[in-house]
Amino acid sequence: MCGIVGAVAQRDITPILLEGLKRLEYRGYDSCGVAVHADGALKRARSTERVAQLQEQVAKEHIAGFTGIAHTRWATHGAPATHNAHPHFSGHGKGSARIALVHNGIIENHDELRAELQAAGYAFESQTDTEVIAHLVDHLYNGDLFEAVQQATRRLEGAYAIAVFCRDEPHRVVGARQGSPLVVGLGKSENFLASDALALAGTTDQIIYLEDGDVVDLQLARIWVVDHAGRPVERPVHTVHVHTGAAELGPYRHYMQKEIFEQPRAVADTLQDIESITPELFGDGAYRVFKEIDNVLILACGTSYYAGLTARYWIESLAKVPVNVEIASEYRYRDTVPSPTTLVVTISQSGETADTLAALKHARSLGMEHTLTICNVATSAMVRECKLSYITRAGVEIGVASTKAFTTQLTALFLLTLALAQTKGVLSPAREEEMLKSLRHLPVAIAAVLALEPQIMAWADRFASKENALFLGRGMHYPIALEGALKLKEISYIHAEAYPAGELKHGPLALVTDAMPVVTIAPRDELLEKLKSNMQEVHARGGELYVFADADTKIMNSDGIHVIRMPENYGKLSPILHTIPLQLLAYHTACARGTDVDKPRNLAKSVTVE
Ligand code: HGA
Repeated sequence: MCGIVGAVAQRDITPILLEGLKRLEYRGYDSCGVAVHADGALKRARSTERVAQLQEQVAKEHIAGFTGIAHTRWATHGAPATHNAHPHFSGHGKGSARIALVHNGIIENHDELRAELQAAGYAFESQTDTEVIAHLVDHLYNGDLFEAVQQATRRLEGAYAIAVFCRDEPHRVVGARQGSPLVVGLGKSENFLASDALALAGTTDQIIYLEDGDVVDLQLARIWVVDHAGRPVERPVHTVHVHTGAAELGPYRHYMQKEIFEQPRAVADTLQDIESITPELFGDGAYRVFKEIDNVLILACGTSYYAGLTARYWIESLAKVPVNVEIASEYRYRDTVPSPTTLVVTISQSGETADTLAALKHARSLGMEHTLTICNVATSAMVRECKLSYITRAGVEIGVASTKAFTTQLTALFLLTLALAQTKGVLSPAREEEMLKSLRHLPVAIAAVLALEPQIMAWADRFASKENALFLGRGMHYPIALEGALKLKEISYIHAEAYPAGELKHGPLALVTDAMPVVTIAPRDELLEKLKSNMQEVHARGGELYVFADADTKIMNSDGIHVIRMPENYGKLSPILHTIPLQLLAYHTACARGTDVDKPRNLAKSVTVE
């Protein structure tokens, strides 16, 4: 999603700004831009193409300067067009631009502010909510940018991270955040701002995480932070080592394919040679928290939400603790009945998902203080906001459609299930050992499923010409059906829906014709015979069944029933194994349709706006 980089230095900072944007590129964006202070004026370049094209433009137009800001935009207000790309300028009545500003987030009272600023004589060049902030800062500017930004932010409603500089104060960049991440990078007689420390990797590893309400004044030799009330505050400096090794594609065609094939390694790394289950895997004090809680509330969005739905089956069945799973963007606005004995679990790949962060804060505001996150980024806001955490070790995920992040989340959630079951005294040592053994074997089991790729490619060729698909699963495989349908939608743009198979006859069966592929997850479990009956209901109506069946299910290939056999039955961990073929099916179908697999249209990687 949107990315911000800013710098104040005594050298040309355009290479640092552009390199920072490149590091954030994988998150998805639709336009980008950079502005610098040069020869007493503001200069900018903006593009609706990639950062590489912006870089060419910058070189061609000789844009260089010691102070500047840059941005990748994922449009929320106003089309993805050059005139809406950031940085936005303002300079009412002065003949030339005075203020340059970039913004991540959404300003909810932008209409009201726009009307006010138009009345004050400002002409708007874009449809963005961001431009109102630029004009507002200019309007309030009285020779001190830091002061003007503090005043301006008091008028803003919604979420923002901003970086601003001013023509009249050449060695100063001011930043502010509320609800969207922003960090300061400290250098020697130079300082930086970014929406993520990753953008500054290679430039500085000395990072300050700003807090909501903070406004920061960046100058060459000092930084100064005030909180929402304007009080000076000290924020701790962290040494952050971000892995910057360029992700090589190797023999793969896309990052998504590479990431699917990395899953044995990602799951093994996430398991970290764990020798025994202990609550402390989730942080100090976890035992006391797990002892105290009597229910679990899981908050997440998208794929992470489906990981949460799967965990509900595990936790209720193995740990005997009741679980609610809520879509974060719904939970935060819903009247709920809070309980102080709830364990609030958030799941997010990036740890910066705006809706999940807001839902977490909402839960805490209701008095729920037992918080735990499953997250792939140790330095993220989510990890900092939660008391307990488990860091998945998927590594950087570049494909927008999540794959290895999902299976590592499931791995971590299974560990959580076992730790809860142990604390609650419902996990015998023998059962614990058996489960641990299965977990340790998981990377090998995933590798065996990956070997099914050629068979799945043959199916994908048939799927490529379809416009609709149904996915069926039962029990703990129903969330996996949801995830399979989501993957297919996201990257192939085929309309796909998932249903618990028993629900088919209550409506969706009306959609079934011979043009409708019905993907079915058929593990050998206690629901298998019921599932077979549901499959017959589809078959009887001419639907084409594509079944991923465990070896001993006795589901055979026949007219209208296509079967790919899974290498082994995997008991409680079966949802993880059954995820893999669905990822491959979505991936190869998208390839056959020629879509932009790693950067599907309209989507972004870490969703940092509401
Ligand atoms: N609302 C602004 C910024 C959007 C954003 O933060 N996207 O991730 C705009 O539409 O330009």
